[in-house]
Amino acid sequence: MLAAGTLAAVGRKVSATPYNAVNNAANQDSRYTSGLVISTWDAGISANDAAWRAMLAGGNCMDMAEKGVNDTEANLANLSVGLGALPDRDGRTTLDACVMNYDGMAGSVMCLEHIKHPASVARKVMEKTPHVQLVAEGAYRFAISEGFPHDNYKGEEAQKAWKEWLKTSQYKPIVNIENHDTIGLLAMDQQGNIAGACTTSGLAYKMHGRVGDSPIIGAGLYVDNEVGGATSTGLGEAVVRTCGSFLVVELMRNGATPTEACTEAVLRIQKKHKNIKDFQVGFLAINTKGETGCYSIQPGFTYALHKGGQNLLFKSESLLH
Ligand code: SD4
Repeated sequence: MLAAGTLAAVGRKVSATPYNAVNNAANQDSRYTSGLVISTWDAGISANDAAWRAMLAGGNCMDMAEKGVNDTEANLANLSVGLGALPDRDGRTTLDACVMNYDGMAGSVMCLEHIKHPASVARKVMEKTPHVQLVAEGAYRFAISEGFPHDNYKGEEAQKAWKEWLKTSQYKPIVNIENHDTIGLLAMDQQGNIAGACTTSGLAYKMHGRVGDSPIIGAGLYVDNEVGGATSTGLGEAVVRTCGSFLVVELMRNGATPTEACTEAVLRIQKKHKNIKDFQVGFLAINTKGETGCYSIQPGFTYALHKGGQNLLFKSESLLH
């Protein structure tokens, strides 16, 4: 693990030269163009496969990212993503999602109800509106106007769990259990371009209206095609406070490897939070060379990597043991 001081030194050295000059020079011949997908948690394996299929069908990195996370959203047995997920404390399943494309464009929906594929609505926000973010009723009305069907599905297991929770109303996320499965996915196509998507129901039993990191550009997801991309999972409040994914990308811009950048972002969260042992945050990152990295606070953060003809699940290194 690289000490924070080492990274700071790297940052200082590189920042003396204009960023674009550094990265454009490095990018010209070393961009990875064989296709790559990386995504959070075990469900990432299936999502990566869906993203890969999108690439083989002629899709670009944005199509890969969208189709990848759509796979997770469509799995109604998933308790952290999509309409089958655990609800807020009022029993409502409110969904957050965002996308970011290689050209710097982005779209996001927050607190969206009754729509099966929030990431696809986020993409429509990016492509069809002058805005980046739509929330709640406005996001829902936009989705309906774009032809997304209203869906009344409520997961039986999720509703049962919520009714059980109501008996005590204890609000304490359980590391890696209650909050596993939010999907953050980064995709690189065969042109070497990068896009990402992130989608979740957020923390179980959250206050109604609570929004975490996942739909916030720069927190749950950030892509800069000149540098790379990053995404996060875990306790969104900690990631929002530190602009986590943006931080990871900026550290890579300044010379850090993807794993060094993810490590530094976790150390930043540690510095700003006294109760770090009580929650999980995990980051994933890729750079233009197709190098990947990860780091988490707690052990147990898994991610799926589709690269070089294989789609495999890995365990991240962590700060705590
Ligand atoms: C949130 N980051 O809403 C999400 C939760 C999460 O795996 O990532 N769960 O805070």
